Amino acid sequence: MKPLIAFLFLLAVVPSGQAQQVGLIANTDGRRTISLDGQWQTIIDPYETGYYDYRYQPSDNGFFKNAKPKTKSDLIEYDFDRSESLKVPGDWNTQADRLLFYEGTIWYKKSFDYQRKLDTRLFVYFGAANYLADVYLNGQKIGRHEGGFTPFNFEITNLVRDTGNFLIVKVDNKRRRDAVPTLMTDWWNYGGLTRQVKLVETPATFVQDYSIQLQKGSLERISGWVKVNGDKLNQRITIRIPEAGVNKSFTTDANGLAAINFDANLKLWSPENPKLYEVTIETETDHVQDQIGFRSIETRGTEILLNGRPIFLRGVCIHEEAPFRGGRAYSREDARTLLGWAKELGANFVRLAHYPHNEFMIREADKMGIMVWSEIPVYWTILWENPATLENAQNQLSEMIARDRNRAAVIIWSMANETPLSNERLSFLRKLIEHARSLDPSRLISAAMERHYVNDTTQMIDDPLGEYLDVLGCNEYVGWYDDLPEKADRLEWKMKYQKPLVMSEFGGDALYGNHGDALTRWTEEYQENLYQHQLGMLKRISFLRGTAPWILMDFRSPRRPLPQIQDFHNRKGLISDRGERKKAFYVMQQFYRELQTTSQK
Ligand code: GCB
Repeated sequence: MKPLIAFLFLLAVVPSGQAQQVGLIANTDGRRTISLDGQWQTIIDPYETGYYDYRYQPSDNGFFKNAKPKTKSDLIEYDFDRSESLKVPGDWNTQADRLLFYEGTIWYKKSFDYQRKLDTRLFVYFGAANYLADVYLNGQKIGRHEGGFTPFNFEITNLVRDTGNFLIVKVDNKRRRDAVPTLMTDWWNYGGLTRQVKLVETPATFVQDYSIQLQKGSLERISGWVKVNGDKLNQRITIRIPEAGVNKSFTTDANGLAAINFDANLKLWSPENPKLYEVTIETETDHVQDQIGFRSIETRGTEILLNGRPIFLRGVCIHEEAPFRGGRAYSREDARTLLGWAKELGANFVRLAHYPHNEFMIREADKMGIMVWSEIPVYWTILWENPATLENAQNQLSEMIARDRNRAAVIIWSMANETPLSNERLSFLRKLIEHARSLDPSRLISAAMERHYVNDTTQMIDDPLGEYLDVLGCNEYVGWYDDLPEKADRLEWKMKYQKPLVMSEFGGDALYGNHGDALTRWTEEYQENLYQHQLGMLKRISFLRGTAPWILMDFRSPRRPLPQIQDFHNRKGLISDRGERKKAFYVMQQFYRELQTTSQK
């Protein structure tokens, strides 16, 4: 019962705002929804004039009122209807030249009509807004959400009218020292309503969330919970998995929560057979359907076991960057392209860096049989000692897990990337780990750490964080930031822990089509040579259980100005942002082919 108690506690402490009280609605695709995607009217507001008055106090009369002059003498200095529009979903940076480097506030407005229905509740659901969103309906504030990569919803049942609703969102992507991520990253700070926005209808009492997965360590026991929300909390609920002959009933308690436990004879999900079952959750008042895969994931010594069998994670890192057109990826098609390339590389695993990606990525990975490492943007130099920073990171972790806890593809939750050692950092990350385990006791916990030299030829992984992780992640740039590629030949790796290691990053930049000899930086030949030496080294690490080179595709970064080469792109992609495979792609592909044949023997 421990996780259930922790879960209830979390429901009580999540940050303020109407939405969070209701909690995130799981599986919105399984519900009746009305899309609000398309063109939204927008106002660029670098000084936040629409929010603060001239004494820098929040104004009661901001742009969220959508005011119109009533007489010809009225003074109103904004007008959504005469402003430019932006497409949602979509970052603003790649929709207009003048917005490419913009960091600040943009106001978004969408009008809609809605036919209210008896016994039906209505929510507005945002896939993500980067970074801080203040949401207003018909001039009234309905909530605020912080964090650029996780979904949130607000209930609007009592605010919505039949005609002329106006939904206004102030989206602010200003970087902040105390935020998550903090000021410094190596990716573009794409702002805006970057993922889908929709209205979600539910019955008065509805299935808000559920966890239906194999119990840790078991190949046939399903255990989890179902949570209903509304005024009829005490209900009989039934879980049906027709294909597996499952039909089990449970009763929710006074808090609307039911623990579920039952045995089932299942075909297990794996990369070779990504089996998903139709699962129905039925209550006296609601009915929701999902496609769920079942698999176990564990470690034993330095092994990673999928369904009880040792596996090697043939991975690649991916940023949520759109292939071909650039900017944030947001569509099912983007996900299919990126994951399709990963498959072509020979991958059975992807590290989705450095923040939770859109839900299509996870859903498609589920269908394509690609295991996923998912992470929150606790990156580099977070303010470890600030309680609000921790609360924010915990909230992003909760939302990531809430959205994806039923996806078999996700095998690893990762807490952090390349964070510098200190006691404060360790205590912060240990709290995140405890939090993740309380929300999801079944998945593996990792973090991408750094390593250090004990002498010229020995690399050591002994970060104290390792003690609390299931899988150790390690980023290394031997041959790029660290000397020349040949250096890898001389290196030996040691690790303090008897745990599996995933090399969660390695690589170097190459501009596609730029050729030269193997010692000339930025050429495909340099990158190819780097990969050859890397692989030679990696093959010698006895406790290595996965590789995720950095990175599948070139991506935009403000830290990369070199003209004619980078032009504000990190060029470590195995594939260019136009979809062209670089030479190193084939080196990695060859390695994964060999691994596949040896593992099949
Ligand atoms: C890293 C970071 C990643 C960077 C990469 C690079 O260690 O984790 O976010 O983009 O190196 O290219 O330098």
